[in-house]
Amino acid sequence: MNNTIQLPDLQYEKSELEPVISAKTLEFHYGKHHAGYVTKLAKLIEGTDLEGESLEDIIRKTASDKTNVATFNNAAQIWNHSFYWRSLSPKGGGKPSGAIADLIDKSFGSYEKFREAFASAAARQFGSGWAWLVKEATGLRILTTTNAETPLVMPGVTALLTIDVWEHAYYLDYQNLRRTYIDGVIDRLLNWEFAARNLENAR
Ligand code: MN3
Repeated sequence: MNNTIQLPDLQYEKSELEPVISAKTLEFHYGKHHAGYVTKLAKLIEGTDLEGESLEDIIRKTASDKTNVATFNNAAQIWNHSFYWRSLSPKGGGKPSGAIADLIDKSFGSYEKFREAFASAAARQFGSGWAWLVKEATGLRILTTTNAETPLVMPGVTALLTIDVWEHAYYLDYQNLRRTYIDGVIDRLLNWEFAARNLENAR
């Protein structure tokens, strides 16, 4: 029995991200997909030397291990989803303020330019994946990852915010209109307080 790998509590009710993300999407995305990764990972590591390790250590140890892709995928998806739920807030969205706003201006030219770059990167990501705002030594950068790939294992990179662009994140609410989902998340849900804490911890 592994006690370190758990489905984290949400910081809001499932209906509180409406109308951008419906309670029904949360029921499936959090309650079935995210929970499913937790159940699968527990089975995969049971009786192995990864049992009892922290989630972060399991991800780092399996990231370049081609014989353990399933463990990496499930572990990284747990981490990515936990990060995604915290990247959203019913009181979020719009233009940030403070140190992170200054860094956005410095790195992208303006909030408006950042907003368009983030939205179009998320929309262009081919197939399943994630769009990330990250901190690097030189400033902020937008990157996308495929499937379960995660900036957690990228040297010198600290994740600040993410948007899940797997179809299961938006299909119930928007069908093929990924960009509408992305625009809603950026303008109404992005949790800049979470991003600011991540930025503070990256220094
Ligand atoms: Mn997802």
